[in-house]
Amino acid sequence: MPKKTKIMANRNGRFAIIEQLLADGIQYMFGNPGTVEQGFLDALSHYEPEFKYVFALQETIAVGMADGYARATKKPTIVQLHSGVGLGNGIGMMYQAMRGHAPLVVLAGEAGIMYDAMDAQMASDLVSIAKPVTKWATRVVDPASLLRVLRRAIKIAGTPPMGPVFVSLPMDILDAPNEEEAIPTSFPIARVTPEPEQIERAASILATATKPLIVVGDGVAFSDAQAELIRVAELIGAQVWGADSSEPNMSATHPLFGGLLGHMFGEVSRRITSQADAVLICGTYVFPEVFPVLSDAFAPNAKVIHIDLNGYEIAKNFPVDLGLMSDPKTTLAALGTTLESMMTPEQQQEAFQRSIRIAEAKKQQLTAQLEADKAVCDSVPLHLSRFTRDLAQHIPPDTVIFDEAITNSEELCRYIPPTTLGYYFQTRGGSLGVGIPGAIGLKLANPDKTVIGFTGDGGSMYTIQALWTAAHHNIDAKFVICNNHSYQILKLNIMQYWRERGIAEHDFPISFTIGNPDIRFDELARAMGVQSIRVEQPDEIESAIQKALAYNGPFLIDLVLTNEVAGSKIGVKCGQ
Ligand SMILES: Cc1ncc(C[n+]2csc(CCOP(=O)(O)OP(=O)(O)O)c2C)c(N)n1
Ligand SMILES: [Mg+2]
Repeated sequence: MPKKTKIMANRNGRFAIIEQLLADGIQYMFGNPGTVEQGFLDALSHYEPEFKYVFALQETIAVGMADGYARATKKPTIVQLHSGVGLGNGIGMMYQAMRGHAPLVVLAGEAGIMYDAMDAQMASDLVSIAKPVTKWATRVVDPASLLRVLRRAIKIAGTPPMGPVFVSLPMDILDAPNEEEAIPTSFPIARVTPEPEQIERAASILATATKPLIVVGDGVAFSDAQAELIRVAELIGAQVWGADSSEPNMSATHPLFGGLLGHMFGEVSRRITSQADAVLICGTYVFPEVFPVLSDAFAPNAKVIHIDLNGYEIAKNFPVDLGLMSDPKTTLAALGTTLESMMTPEQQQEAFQRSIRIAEAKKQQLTAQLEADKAVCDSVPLHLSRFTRDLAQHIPPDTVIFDEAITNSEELCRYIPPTTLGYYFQTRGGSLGVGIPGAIGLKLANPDKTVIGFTGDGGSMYTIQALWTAAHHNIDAKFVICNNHSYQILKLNIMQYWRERGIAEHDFPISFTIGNPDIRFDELARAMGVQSIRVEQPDEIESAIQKALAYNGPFLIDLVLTNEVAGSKIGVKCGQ
């Protein structure tokens, strides 16, 4: 039984909700205010500094910061939005939180149930607006169940598969006396392991495969199953690919890690997935691309196993031979042990030889990429590879990275490879603008670590006011704008579109270039109280990096990069 901590009796609901959050160990509320939330925002001052309000100037930013914080802590995180208009602004970012399974508890105020019949200014059906982008959306309608409903929301958000929830809080409910005790929310334990016979079925499929493949996503990170995954991959000699994988589910430097399948073209993924005679999918869904293949994702006789706590995703689009609704960590651990005892010496030897071949091919590919980077090392406009090569020399080993570098993501990860859970987070869910807010959220969750957020000139402009929040609360994150004066990925994608339809290359749509006028991110940052520098030449890089890292407070580097469209980058793996 959780410990009961009654903090204050005979208080109104607006105080009770904050006591509930404190009882759950929640420290932050990310939000943007309005009149109908004034009561509980007024109550917040009674609980400072134990409970802090992180102030955003636009709702997308509040959700984005909370998303970053929730990703780093894996804990239910509170967002406060203002009625229907604020919720509306937050929806795009809530969509990406839902896709990414971030446990957000989004609260929005309303004038009051007593005004329901009036259909007055700003009245709207908040629950219906929130429903498509949440696991659960509700409205508190009785003062006696305010905390009961809030706890249920927190529990649902934090129970795998995690995801955002929404609670509408009418003002008259918050102003009414509340007698409920603030007691910690109960969460079910989800460390579920299949029966031994099912593990044996999975093991025998994988042990006898001659071309096994593993596809993983963030369910592995959530379950902290990186070590167990590596053990299984090494035992069966399978290459591991990420699908909807935005965290280091497997270390990028592991010889068996193949990379990301990508979020754009199913045909690109099929080239990999159709090669296997056995596919183990773990903690993800197939397939996350915008344009997925509708059939033949796997070879005709391939056996498919799917391990996931998210039953909805198992066999969602393609049938599986064995679906295990269970926890990746405990299931992979049991699978590893069974494989160890089941595999014959010949099978072990074959798996070992496969691993050597996969590792060798990976090594050659990396060598070729590093050579190509060398050729453009001193080019102007700069390539990100030059910057990240230099940055890697200066940052502490426990630096936390937020990657919304989009077409520059691969050049970031080549020099600062995502290896360890909790130190690398890529954008996910397709909603641009999460880079700066996400890094702010990560920094609040990792106050003692260096945090660097990479974003594009395009992505950053959706949420640029987040810099003000960083300055306002002195949140010491560093930001790098990959400023290529373009929506570069849209140019790459339309080239693929032209190729597929036999359309000759021609000028890109004018809406894909954002260089006129040139956006001065360094000046924008300073206008919002964030120190900054623009970098255009190779010899300016090192001192800019030193300045940013030494500065005690948020700092932005406006990094002017090439906008040369390299057809070889089509299908770049970047979380978008
Ligand atoms: C909220 C939102 N609006 C529009 C898009 C469509 N979109 C996807 S990528 C992209 C351009 C990204 O540009 P930038 O951040 O500069 O990265 P680059 O492609 O130049 O590397 C756009 C507009 C989106 N994903 N999300
Ligand atoms: Mg750009």
